Amino acid sequence: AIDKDWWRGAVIYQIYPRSFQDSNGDGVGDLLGIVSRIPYIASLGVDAIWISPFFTSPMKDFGYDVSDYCDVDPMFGQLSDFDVLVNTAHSHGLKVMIDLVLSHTSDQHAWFQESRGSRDNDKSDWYVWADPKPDGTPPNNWLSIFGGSAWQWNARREQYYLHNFLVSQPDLNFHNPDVQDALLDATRFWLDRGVDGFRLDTINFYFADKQLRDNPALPPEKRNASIAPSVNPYNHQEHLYSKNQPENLEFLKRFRALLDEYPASTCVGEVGDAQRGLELLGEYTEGDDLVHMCYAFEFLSAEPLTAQRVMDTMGSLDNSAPDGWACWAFSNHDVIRHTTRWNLTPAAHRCYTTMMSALRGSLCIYQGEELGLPEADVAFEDLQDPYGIEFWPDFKGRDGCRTPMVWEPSNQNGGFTTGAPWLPVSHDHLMRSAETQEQDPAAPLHHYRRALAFRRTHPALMKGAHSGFRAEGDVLSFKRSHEDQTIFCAFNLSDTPSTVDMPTGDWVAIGAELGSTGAAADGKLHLGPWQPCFALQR
Ligand code: TEU
Repeated sequence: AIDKDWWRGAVIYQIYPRSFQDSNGDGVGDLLGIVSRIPYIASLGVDAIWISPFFTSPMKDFGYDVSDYCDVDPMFGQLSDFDVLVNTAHSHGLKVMIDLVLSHTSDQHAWFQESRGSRDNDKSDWYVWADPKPDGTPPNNWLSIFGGSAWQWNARREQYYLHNFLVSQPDLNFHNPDVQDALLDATRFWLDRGVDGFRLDTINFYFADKQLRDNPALPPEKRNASIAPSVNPYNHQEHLYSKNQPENLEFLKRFRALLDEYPASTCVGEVGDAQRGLELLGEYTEGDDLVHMCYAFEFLSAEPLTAQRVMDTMGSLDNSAPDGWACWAFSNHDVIRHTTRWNLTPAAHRCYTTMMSALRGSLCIYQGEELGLPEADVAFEDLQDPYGIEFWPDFKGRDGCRTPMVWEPSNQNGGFTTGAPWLPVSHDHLMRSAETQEQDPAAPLHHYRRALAFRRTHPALMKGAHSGFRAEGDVLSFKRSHEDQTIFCAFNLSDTPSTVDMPTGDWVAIGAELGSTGAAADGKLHLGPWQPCFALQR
């Protein structure tokens, strides 16, 4: 029988293909490189892989600027390599998810090339075009995430086009049903090639307000004080009209109807919104006619992940999306690696991994996270990310989390490439290579394997309900239960020992392989620094 619900509680391994494994010595990772590392990925005990974009692209945003949705960029290989990848992954029990960037294309996409040519061609309204104000300035005050106005002048049409991201990433006009149809066709192309699901880029940016109304300034009480407007004024505007439009849901319903023709397929939508993240997660995942899961940004911020914060996050999620489904991540290709972001010692890193494996929701882990890699230091001269180049040095961009994977310690490029890598391999990473860690039972790699195996073998942790959250000092605790299995989970998220009460009931300690301890004879739970407790109700 087909398991339609495999994604509930699944662990998804995110691959950034440029930096995973190069197979042809050009210094850039590729699909056949991924194929050669499938056994390694399977050995982690994950359920699926999510591959960041590998489609034809001028690579201005490293693949998040697509110029052909239905082909592989020559840098990454060809369609037949993708078929090999899907078959190899499937034969190792891994599902394959790909990254669809539907909100915008590259300015090199044939659709945009045609659209920009005149005001009356077949694709003239496939993008968001608008006349200038009488004084020649852009139609409204919308800002681009990557800096400056969200509008770019086109001399031929004497109009502006909208780009929420780079100037070379024009936004598609979703108000036009032909645009939606073309994107659904591209989606079907990959479903027919055997993919099991999608990570959907920026699903809350699909539609822009038809009247193109100005966005208001963000009221001071909603501002994140740590972001000065000089760093990126985008953060001080409230994006009422340029994103989160109600019509997004209408397109997602069409998308979901297509997925439902392929019964075991799934999708995780990326909804980036600093103020309303969890509320939107509810909007986009409640019911079974929208996205299956939303990617949550809550644990990707710099704020330390305290017991209180985890408890509050789960509480707000239960309020805003009681039937929704989140996908949690600590790291990805857009943020500082969490080892560095939260300044974690090895023991703390281990405990967060253990805690993550006990969370209700699905999980995304980002390549290299299982090795505990810190953020790489990338010098200004080596920067590749246009976002980092724009805002340096206030914001150093995303290259520090995108440097190549380290497979072996001996070779200067860590076994990633025989050529010159597109971003330097971090020297600090070499001693943490996958091969080095295989030999060391105390290494993060083995801890990830143990934590994920523990999750996988306990249905309550995979898909159970959660309840009874407590944050006592630095100790976070909660229960997970599924059918007749109930597990009490506690984590001491600090360097100092702590004692809390066990909940009433008859509990048997489990999870010794994760350093878990049980209750003492006095019914108290004594937790050492960064120590977890898992206990099964008898
Ligand atoms: O990111 C969307 C998004 O919200 C980012 O702008 C994020 O806020 C920023 O990268 C934080 O540092 C997605 C992709 O993950 C990103 O790599 C792309 O650049 C972006 O969409 C545009 O496609």
